[in-house]
Amino acid sequence: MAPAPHRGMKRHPWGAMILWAASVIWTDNNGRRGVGRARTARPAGGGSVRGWCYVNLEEARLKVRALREQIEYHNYRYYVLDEPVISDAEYDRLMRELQTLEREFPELVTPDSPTQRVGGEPRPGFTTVRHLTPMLSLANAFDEESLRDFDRRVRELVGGEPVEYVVEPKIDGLAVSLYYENGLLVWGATRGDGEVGEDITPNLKTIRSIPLRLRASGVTRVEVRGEAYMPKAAFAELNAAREEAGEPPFANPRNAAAGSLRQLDPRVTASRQLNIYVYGLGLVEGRTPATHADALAWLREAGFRVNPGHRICRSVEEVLACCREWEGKRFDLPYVIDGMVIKVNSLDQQRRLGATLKSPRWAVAFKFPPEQAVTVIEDIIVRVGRTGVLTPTALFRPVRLAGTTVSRATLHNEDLIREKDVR
Ligand code: 3BD
Repeated sequence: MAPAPHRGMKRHPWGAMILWAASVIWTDNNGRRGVGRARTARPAGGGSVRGWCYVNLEEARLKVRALREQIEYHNYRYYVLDEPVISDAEYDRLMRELQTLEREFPELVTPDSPTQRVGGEPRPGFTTVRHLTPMLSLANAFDEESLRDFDRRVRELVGGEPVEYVVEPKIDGLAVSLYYENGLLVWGATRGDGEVGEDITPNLKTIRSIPLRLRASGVTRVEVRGEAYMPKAAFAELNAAREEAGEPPFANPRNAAAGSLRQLDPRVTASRQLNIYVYGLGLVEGRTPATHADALAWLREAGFRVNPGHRICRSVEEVLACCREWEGKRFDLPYVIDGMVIKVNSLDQQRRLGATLKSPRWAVAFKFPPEQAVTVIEDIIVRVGRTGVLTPTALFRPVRLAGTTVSRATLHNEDLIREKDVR
């Protein structure tokens, strides 16, 4: 193999360079050398070069920039729009070329490079971050009547003005906050107690639909709020693999998502097929939207995944119809929802409505009843715990529930058996 012809130049596979028009010095498989622009340089006598070329730092910088733009564009097509335009093999080739260049030129590695998503070294523990604006809780409504009460209260407090609501599915996952400065992801954290959360940045970076760099500008600092979750299919696959390996399965997709994101080793998180829907903004500096629907539109333009199912409703009847419609199709969705969130659309009305100690007065969660299934108990076994506590467990005919097949459940203790009239 020929030595690098100039100091600071690194060997690079020729095949990857032919699409790129920088000037290069190349060597073919027979050791012949040539100089030219990458696009036009060809060995004398024709044929293709399948050897190596040499690139310097400046050329590598250009190529790295182009590769990152391409890879993030294809991430966006695949993970946000769900409309890929290249094959997995082509995507892998781009990724490998970027990895090669970054290995040769470590000074070009940046935190927003797509190579930084794959999951680095395990960390010794989690540190905490303080949210710039608190992550409030949501008041619950378990029936139509409390939803009507909510609507009456809202209309009264805004002095009888017309009120628009945005109704969106409530994803059952883990609430997270993503903080961007000048368009770059600085950290991502769990909700925690709403004021202080755990810094899980390397784990969240493994979710390809989270932009490392915003596609839209106009904001200097912004906190983006969303729900990270595990799709039902990924959950079923993960649990099957865990059972196969003799590991305890996760109880539901929410626990699986939370367990995957609270890993000290981001490589474990990377192996779990997590996703995210973002639903709002915390702190915004710069262009502030006038309505919640505008905020969702901005989030989408900025490159985030926003649930396309949100609707604007102008009356509580419309809100209820929308909730019932979603309740009817909740089990056909590829992700778990446990209700709908109803939010006043106008941010000016939101500001006037304000919040109580815990939750905003302009939003409410309309909760669906938990999913139920009917089956037959085949046996009850009693386990003796470490401390001598007896725990009865029911073994029943396998039944589909919340995206998995369930064949056992704890009966906790005799009181529960009597209360539920288990026979
Ligand atoms: C969702 C608060 C407000 C900004 C407060 C109105 C309570 C979990 O899809 N909007 C959503 C979803 C959650 C939300 C808000 N919109 N808060 C929302 C939410 N579409 N899941 N949540 N959260 C997020 C929470 N999490 C853990 C413990 C206590 N509360």
